[in-house]
Amino acid sequence: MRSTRRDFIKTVVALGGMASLNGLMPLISAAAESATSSATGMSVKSIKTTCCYCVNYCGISVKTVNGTIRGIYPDPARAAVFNRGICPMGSAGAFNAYNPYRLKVPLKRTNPNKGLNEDPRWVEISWEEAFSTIAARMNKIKKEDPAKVVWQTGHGQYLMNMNFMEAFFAAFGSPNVVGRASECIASRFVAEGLTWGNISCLPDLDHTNMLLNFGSNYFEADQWARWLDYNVTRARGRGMKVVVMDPRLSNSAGKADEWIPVRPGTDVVMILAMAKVMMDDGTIDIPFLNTYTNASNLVDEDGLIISSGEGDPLVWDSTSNSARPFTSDVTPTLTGTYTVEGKTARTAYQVFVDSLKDITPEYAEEVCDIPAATITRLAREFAKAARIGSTITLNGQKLRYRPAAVYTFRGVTAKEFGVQNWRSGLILEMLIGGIDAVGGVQTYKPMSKGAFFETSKCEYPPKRMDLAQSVYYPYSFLGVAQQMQRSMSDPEAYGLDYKPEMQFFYATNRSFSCAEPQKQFEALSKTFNVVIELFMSETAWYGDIVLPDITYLESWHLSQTRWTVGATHHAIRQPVTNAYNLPHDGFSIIWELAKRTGIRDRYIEQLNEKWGLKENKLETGRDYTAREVVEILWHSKTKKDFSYALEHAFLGNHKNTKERYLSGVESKFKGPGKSKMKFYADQLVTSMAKVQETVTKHEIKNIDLANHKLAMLPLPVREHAKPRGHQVDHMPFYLITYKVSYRYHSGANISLNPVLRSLGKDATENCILINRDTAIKMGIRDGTMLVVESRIGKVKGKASLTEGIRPDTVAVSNSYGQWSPGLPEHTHKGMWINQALESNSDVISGMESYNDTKCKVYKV
Ligand SMILES: Nc1nc2c(c(=O)[nH]1)N[C@H]1C(S)=C(S)[C@@H](COP(=O)(O)OP(=O)(O)OC[C@H]3O[C@@H](n4cnc5c(=O)[nH]c(N)nc54)[C@H](O)[C@@H]3O)O[C@H]1N2
Ligand SMILES: Nc1nc2c(c(=O)[nH]1)N[C@H]1C(S)=C(S)[C@@H](COP(=O)(O)OP(=O)(O)OC[C@H]3O[C@@H](n4cnc5c(=O)[nH]c(N)nc54)[C@H](O)[C@@H]3O)O[C@H]1N2
Ligand code: SF4
Ligand SMILES: [Mo]
Repeated sequence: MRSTRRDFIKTVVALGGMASLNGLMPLISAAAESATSSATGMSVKSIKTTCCYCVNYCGISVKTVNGTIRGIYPDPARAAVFNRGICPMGSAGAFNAYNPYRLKVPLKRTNPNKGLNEDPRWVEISWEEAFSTIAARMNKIKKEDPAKVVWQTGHGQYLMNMNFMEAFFAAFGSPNVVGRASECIASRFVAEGLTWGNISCLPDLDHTNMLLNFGSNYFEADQWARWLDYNVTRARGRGMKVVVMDPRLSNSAGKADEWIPVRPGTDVVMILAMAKVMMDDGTIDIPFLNTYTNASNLVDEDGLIISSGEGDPLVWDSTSNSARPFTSDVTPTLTGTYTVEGKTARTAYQVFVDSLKDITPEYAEEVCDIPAATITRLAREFAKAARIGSTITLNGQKLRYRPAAVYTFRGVTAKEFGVQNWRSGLILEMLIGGIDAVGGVQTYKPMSKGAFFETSKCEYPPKRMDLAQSVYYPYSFLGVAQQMQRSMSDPEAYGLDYKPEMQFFYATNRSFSCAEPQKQFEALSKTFNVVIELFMSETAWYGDIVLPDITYLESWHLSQTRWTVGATHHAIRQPVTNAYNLPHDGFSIIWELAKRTGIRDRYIEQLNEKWGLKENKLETGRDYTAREVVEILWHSKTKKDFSYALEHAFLGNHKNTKERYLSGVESKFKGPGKSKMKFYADQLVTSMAKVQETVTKHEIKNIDLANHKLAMLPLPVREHAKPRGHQVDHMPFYLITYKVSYRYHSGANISLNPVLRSLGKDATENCILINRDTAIKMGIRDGTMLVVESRIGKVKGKASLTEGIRPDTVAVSNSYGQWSPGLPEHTHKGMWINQALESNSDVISGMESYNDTKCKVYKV
């Protein structure tokens, strides 16, 4: 393995014209110098663009001297509506662009065997040979069944909008384009989708007075970090209280008013107990629940919402004392058990109340290891902070005022019952009437994705390799990344009637980053793999052809921005350098393949459709560069001249009060005759019935119906705090993972890391965070070599003792311990903790369960 690595490096070094590997800094400047040598004269520029090192899309201003990057700074113009400041990774972006380890020419594998210990025996090939080889294969497969070509992306979906990849494959005829959401955030977004018909929400931090954060780590990670960190800090400055639930003292918990070290996986019980306290106290927003949500809908004994003959849900009308659809003359009742057409019916709210009979704060104390008195106090503080029933007048508009918000990112969602966990948080917010209220939780365009409210398609046989929206993962609208390799290993077992032959990986090192990665790598040997990468990642190591990409500092794109509360914006990314004068990026690779597979014009039509381009659209019969497409997209989104984009790279507008507070749930759900926000997720009940029917009809053996049923309940229950990964008695520790502020996912850390040596432990290598008292009892000191052993794997690493973690939990940050022989030695440091993580995906959303494993810990 070692000699393989050296040989490989020799190749890379020769390709890049690099001579020495002694220390990184001189090399980087050497690369930078060579990039400037062709330039003429001294030219200092500041170019505005958008960072895409991680997923936050911060505005940056890049200083170049003679075309070489000398500094990356935050773009002050975006501060008012987007990011204020940038993070260490963003400011060090040039380290990756000029990195000598970058791939520089297409490589072809000449060893047909793939494996960890197999030398791929790379040979350099021309771009022409690379494209013609790939296209020949695609053309052959296209004649048989285009679905056999699979495109996987991770960070690529942020570098280049999914629309491009989906349009290309729609034109080609394969449904298999898979992003990374189920490795990332699928269950949070699906919980939101099931509740108000579209993904995403944020706290309304200009007005929030109390924030309950269930493990969003915005001072180190999160996808809205540079918006949240500033706005949380600012709100705290005016007195907002922040309470962070996290088994580990994250930086976000460290900067909060209170840290609640909840037992991993049990937040749902804590939230249910808080809900019970609030309901018992009567501190809930009854008018909100009745007029915006389906809490007052009548539910029959099978858990189905009872409807009128016309299909309108029935409520109990307190005026006529009868079950009626919610029309203007009807006053819905929130609680109670009634008889409807001879059968017993309860309101959805009553079903919830009854289900919480025993979920007292004392019970929650046992489960979550948080004192009952704390849970009660937090529930009361939250209800008090919410000022239920109050209004506020902003710019002449009288608005609901509920300055108390819940939030999470992966803390409760990277879990087997991630959807249910976060649904419990959303229910807590509904109880105070805080959704879209001033200071509460702001939704993003509710009801834009109606399919979330419908019974799932529950496809069988599945159409897609990742089984998305099939009977296996009924609401996995965002794809099931980690499922790909498993179903690839045995497509028949899942009813798939085709076997994929070719996989593209564009900016993802998924096999390395998933839980139970062993399974991922096994299947990679079965297909012809084209990997589009910056570096020789582990996935690239399994490639048949590896194509070098350019970085976000070198390419064009109509950048996505993250929606933020109170503003709308558009941004572009523009190249500031091309360190190695490389010719292609994801965009041009797809374009070339579209031409060579004869689908270019169909691709163009699909692009017009996906981007909703009407007047100023792409014309068929010609080629486009990325820049030309960005210009067209910019026009269609902003109606502003492209010169504005080139100068500012960003256009942001504050929303007026009406747009901000009255266009969301207020217009979609309020009052009689409208759809209702789903306090009670009845679509899960009807979908479960369909699952059951499909399983019986097709005699599907690999679905555990009891587990499906538990996952797909219409309301969260205490059993959702007992994931399969925790049902192991002989493993005393919970194992959780987390991100650190100076590292992005695997592969992407290869330059920044050695520079960070001064940060000490956990910068160049990760450690096993263990509670100091626990460690001392076990004879463990700082630096003691330990083994973390779970049901699926063992990993060795150094102990790091801290008071900032629960006594029964160990935490290890991810994206360390890379083993690709094509990556520099320093990336091999630390632990590849994923090897020990169990993968028990969330049934509803397909989300991977990263933080639900139990383990033992012992000295080497
Ligand atoms: N234990 C544990 N595991 C986790 C997590 C966790 O918290 N704990 N987090 C999970 C999460 S949230 C996610 S999103 C996944 C991410 O998992 P990954 O799929 O590994 O991450 P990506 O960022 O999608 O892809 C990383 C690859 O993209 C390459 N890359 C970066 N920039 C470019 C570019 O410009 N062009 C090209 N072609 N390639 C590029 C990098 O070199 C790297 O090899 O990991 C998950 N894994
Ligand atoms: N620096 C940096 N920033 C990033 C990324 C990165 O890799 N590096 N990745 C980006 C991406 S793709 C994503 S998805 C986001 C993720 O952003 P976040 O979700 O904010 O970050 P994570 O570190 O994945 O995990 C969240 C927290 O959950 C805690 N946790 C674990 N188990 C539990 C539990 O049972 N209950 C509770 N309450 N908390 C728990 C962990 O200790 C951790 O602090 O970050 C984005 N930003
Ligand atoms: S938070 Fe992400 S997008 Fe923002 S500067 Fe850091 S790496 Fe770049
Ligand atoms: Mo993620």
